[in-house]
Amino acid sequence: MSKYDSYFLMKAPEVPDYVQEKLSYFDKGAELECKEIGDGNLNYVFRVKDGKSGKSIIVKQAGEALRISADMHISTDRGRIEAKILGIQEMYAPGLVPKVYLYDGVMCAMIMEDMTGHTMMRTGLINHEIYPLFADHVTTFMVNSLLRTTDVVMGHKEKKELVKSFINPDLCEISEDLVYSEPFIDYNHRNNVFLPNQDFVREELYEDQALHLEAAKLKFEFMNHAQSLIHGDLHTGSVFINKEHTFIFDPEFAFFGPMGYDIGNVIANIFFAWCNGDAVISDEEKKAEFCTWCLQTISDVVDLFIEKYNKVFDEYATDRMAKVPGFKEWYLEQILSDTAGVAGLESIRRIVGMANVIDITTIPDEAKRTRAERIVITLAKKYIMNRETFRCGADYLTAIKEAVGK
Ligand code: SR1
Ligand code: MG
Repeated sequence: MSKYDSYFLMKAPEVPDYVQEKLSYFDKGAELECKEIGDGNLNYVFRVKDGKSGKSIIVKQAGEALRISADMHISTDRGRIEAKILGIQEMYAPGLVPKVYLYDGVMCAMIMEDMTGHTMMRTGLINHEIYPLFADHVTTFMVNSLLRTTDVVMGHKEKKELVKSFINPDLCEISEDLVYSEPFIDYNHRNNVFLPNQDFVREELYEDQALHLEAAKLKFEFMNHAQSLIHGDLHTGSVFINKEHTFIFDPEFAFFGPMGYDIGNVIANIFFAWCNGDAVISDEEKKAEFCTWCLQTISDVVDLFIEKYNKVFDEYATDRMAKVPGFKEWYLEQILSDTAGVAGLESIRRIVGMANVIDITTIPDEAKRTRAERIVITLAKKYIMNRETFRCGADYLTAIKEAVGK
């Protein structure tokens, strides 16, 4: 009998004993300390460190109620999904995800590699750090983990088995509501609209029927297009990074969905960093350097994705009909349209929805924040309404320039 034979939510002082019971990672005489370090919306994240050897490990436990809202309850099965997908992603994109040492289905806890020497990317970006290799790393991660889990590459029966084991209804429902529905509904109690933008949001989002129709089409694409095993929440809070290396983690929203969902999330979230830099950095040279890097990164993410997509497709495609001339290009076009559509939806929901981002909410000057939000919404609408025209990095840069108006 063990204390851990039935589920309970751990407190930091209990976690070292849990780790010692579950795993031979630390020495018997280790002097373990533990801190809760999570700042996400859903789970509890503990760092356990041995004061003697300096070794450390992460324990992530799923609670039954969400941290962001005590009345939202979702299945703790998300931990199983996360542990399983990290193993698959490690196979296709080695070195770009943290190692999982153990998943405990009873305690709904995962023990994993501590990404020491890395910073959460959103935190780094708020401090206006530049990460020159990010676009290269994230596109390697996306192309390999996404394209290689499609029917183009993977055996169809193997893929269907995986589709089954990644059915993730509770977390998909969060995205269906928070990303694809609520930002367009006036008087939705969970929306967070910045007061000076109330009228702008009503006119531009709540009253725009043509926009609602496109959002509805994209919603049904998200729910019904089991294209590939997507991360499902690839914003800059799901990245730990330094100048040389990138870890992508926190894939608990994973399921088989349209791969443009991940790419669009990356693009939208890098633009939030641009908005913060544009509004907050006072030194003009530093501002130009940071903002130029953000724009270059958005453009590179699209162009490197396309370049690597073509290579991985040529090397790994197995389906006979996928090799028919013209199919590769046709398949890519749909991915790129989805990417632009999702970049727009993620942009909008982080401005007006339940889960805002600190890149925007910490802009202290009211007029600058108001302007930043309007730029994001204007740009997002272009992405959604004209998504078939976003075909390369330069298309994004043109649209951004228009939305910024300079
Ligand atoms: C209720 S959870 C809010 C958001 O946090 C997660 O990271 C996802 O982005 C989700 O939409
Ligand atoms: Mg998360």
